[in-house]
Amino acid sequence: MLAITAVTTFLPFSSEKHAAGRLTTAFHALLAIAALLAAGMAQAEDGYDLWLRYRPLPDTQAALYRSHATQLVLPVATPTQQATRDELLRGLGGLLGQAPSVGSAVERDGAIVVGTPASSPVVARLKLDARALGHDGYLIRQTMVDGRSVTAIVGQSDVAAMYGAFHLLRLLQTARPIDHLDVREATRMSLRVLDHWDDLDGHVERGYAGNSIWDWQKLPDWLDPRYTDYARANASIGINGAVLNNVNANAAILTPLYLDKVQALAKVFRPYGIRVYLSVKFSAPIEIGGLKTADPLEPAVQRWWRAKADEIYARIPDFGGFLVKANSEGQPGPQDYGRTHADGANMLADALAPHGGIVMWRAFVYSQTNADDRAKQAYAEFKPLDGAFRTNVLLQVKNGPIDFQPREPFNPLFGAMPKTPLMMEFQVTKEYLGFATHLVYLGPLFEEVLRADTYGKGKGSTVAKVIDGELDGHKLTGIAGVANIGTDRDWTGSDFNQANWYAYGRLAWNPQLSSRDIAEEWVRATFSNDDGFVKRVVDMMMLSREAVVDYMTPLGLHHLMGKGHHYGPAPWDASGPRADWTPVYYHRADHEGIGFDRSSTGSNAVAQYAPPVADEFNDLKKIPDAYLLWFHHEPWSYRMRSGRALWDELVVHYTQGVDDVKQMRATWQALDGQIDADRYRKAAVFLGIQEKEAQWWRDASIAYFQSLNGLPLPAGYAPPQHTLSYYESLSFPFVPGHRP
Ligand code: BDP
Repeated sequence: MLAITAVTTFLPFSSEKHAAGRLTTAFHALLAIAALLAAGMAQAEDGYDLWLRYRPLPDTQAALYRSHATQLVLPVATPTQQATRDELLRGLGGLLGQAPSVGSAVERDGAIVVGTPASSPVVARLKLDARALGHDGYLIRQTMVDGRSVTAIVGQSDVAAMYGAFHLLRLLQTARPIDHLDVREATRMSLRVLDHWDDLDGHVERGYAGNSIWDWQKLPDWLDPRYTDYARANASIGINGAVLNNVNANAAILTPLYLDKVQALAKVFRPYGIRVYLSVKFSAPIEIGGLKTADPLEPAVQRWWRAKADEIYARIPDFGGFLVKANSEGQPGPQDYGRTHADGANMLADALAPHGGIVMWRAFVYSQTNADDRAKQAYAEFKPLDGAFRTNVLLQVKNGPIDFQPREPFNPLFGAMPKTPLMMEFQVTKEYLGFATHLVYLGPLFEEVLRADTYGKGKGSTVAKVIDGELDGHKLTGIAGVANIGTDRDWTGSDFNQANWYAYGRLAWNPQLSSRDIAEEWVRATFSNDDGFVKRVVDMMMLSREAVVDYMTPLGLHHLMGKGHHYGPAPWDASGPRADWTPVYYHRADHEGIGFDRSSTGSNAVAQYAPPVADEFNDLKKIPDAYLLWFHHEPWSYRMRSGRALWDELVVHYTQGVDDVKQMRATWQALDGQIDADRYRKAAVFLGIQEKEAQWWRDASIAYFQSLNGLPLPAGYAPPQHTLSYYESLSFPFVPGHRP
C-alpha cells in the first residue's frame, strides 16, 4: 500500500486521450508492481542491517520529525565528518522518506547543526560548551541560529559529534520525542573494546556465527563493505576499539605481511573512531624475531619489542596497543623466565609508551600444577602486584573468577587492586550459554556484575565504579567484550544475539544504564515500535538469562558443560587432561551432597572478598540462593529458604528453566505476523531448538545427580526422558568454535 502511494505520487499527472490514458494506466500498473517488488525486496529482512535498519516510520510520526530535519548543516572536510553526514542522510532518508539538504549555513527552521566549535563556524557561534563532556561526549539541544530553530549536536571532537548524530537517529528509530531535546552525554570509560577471538585461518574461537569477518587472504586489497558496516554499528553504540585477533595469538600477526592487512583495516575503522589493537604472543621475539629468548628483562628482547612498536606505529599512528594472554592455558609468558606478570606487562608498556599505546594484560590465569581452588588463583597471582604496573597498563579481568558462566559472583580482583586500572572482560559470544541458538539476553548478566558491590572502599564500591575509574581516580579506564560476530548474514548467528552486542556497547558507554531500557531501545530499532510488541519481547528477553541459569546450572552450580567444546550437559565427566577442566571438579556431588565448599571451612575463596561480601558469601544464613553451591557444599536434604530440600529445589529450578523457555516460545508464537516473516521464523525455530536443549540439560542433569543420591523427584515432576547412559553416550566431535 505504501509502495503504491509512493509510486503514484512520483508519476506525472496524465491528461492524455483515452488510448494514451489506457497505456498510462498499464504503465502505472507495471510500475506499481515493480515498486511493490522492489519494496518487498527492500523490506526483506535478513538481519544484516542490525539495529540501523532505518525503515520508514509511520507517516504521522515521520511528519512530526520532518519539521526537525529540514536541513543538515555540518562540515564535511574530514572522513569522520563525511561519515557523519552519510549516516544522517541514510538514516533520515530511510526513516522519514526524504533526506534533508546539506549546507554550511542555516537556511530554514528545523535544521540539524552538527560539529565541533573548531570545525563549524555555526557551532562556534552557538557557544554551547561541551568541554566538560570530554573527548567523546556530546550535547544535543534545541536552540536558535539567526532567528531559526535548530537542533544542535555538539562535541569537542568529530567522533563525539558523530556519536551525537547516532544518538539523534536512535531517538527517531525508537519513536522518542525530539522537539525539546536537552541531552548531555559523557562517558567515563576511555576504552570500549571488542575482542575478536579470530584466528588467521578464519576460524573463530568460540565463534558461532560463521568464520572471521576479517578476510586476511584478500586484505589489504579487498576491503569488504562489511568492514565499514561493522564500524558503523560499533560507532552507533560508542565502541571505540577492536582487538582483531585471538588471545591465543599467532605471532605472525606482527609480521609485515599481516601488519599491511591490519593497517588497511585500521584505515577503514578510523573515520568511525575505532582504533585497532592486536593480541600478541609473548614468545614472538623467538618465533618471528630470531631471538633465543623472550625474557622481558633481556635487553635484546626489549629492543625487539620497541622496534616492533615503532614499526607498527609507522603504519598505524593511532594504533591502540596490545592485548596479552600470558602464562595461561599453555600460552608463553614472563614466568617461563622466572619473571612476574608485571615484568612482562611493563616491558611491552615501555615499548608502546612513546607512541601513546597501552597494554591490556589479562588476569585469566590458573594452573594445573596448582592444587588450590581454580577460583582463587588469579587473585593470588595478581593482588600482590597491585602498584607494580606502568601507568599505560590495564589489567583485563573476567567478570567472574572462573570463566564466563551463566552466573558467577563478581571476580574478587574488582575492588582489591586500587592502584591498578582494572578493565572488565565480558563474553558476548555465548560459549557457555547455549551458543548461537539459545535466546539469552546478556544485559541482565552484565548489569548484575556492574552493580555488584565490592565494598573495596566501603559500601557503594560497585564494580562499575571500579572499572570506570571513579572509585580510585583512574583516568585510563576500559571494558572489553569478547565478540559474537562472524560472517553469518545476521552477523551474530541469530537476530537476538545482536542484542548482546548492542547491550555490551551501550553499557560500555554508560555502565549505569538499565538492561531493560537497553533491551527496549534495541527491540524498537530492530523490530517494531508497537508498544504491545515491545513490552512482550522485552519481558521475554529479561526472563531469558534466569532461564538459562535454571536449565543449565541453577543455585550456583557452574562449568558442567561438555568438556572442551562446552556444548550440552556433561556433569558426569571426570576424564583428563586436567581436573579443573572437568565438571566433577566443580560440582563435587556424591551420595551425600553437592557444591564446592569455598567457605572458610573449605577453600576459603570467600576471604578474597572485602569483609562484608566475604561474610555474606560465607554465612549460610546470608548467602543468596543463587550462589549457594558456588560457595557451599551441602547435603541433599539441606533446607532451603523455600522450605524445600536442596535436591527438590534443584529439580524445581531445572524444570522452571525449561518452563521459561516454553513461555518464551509461546510469547514469540503469539507475535507471528507482527514482524517480517524471515526473522520471525528463524527466531521461532531457534526457540524450538532451545526448548529441546533446555529439556536435555534438565533431564541429563537430573538423571546424573539422581544416580548419585538415589532420591525420588518431588511429586508432580516428570522423570528424565532418557536414561543416564543415553545422555552419557552422546558425543559431539564437530562442535563449532572449538578445535578438537
Ligand atoms: C575460555 C575459552 C577459551 C579461551 C579462554 C581465554 O574456553 O577458548 O581461550 O577462555 O579466555 O573461556 O583465554
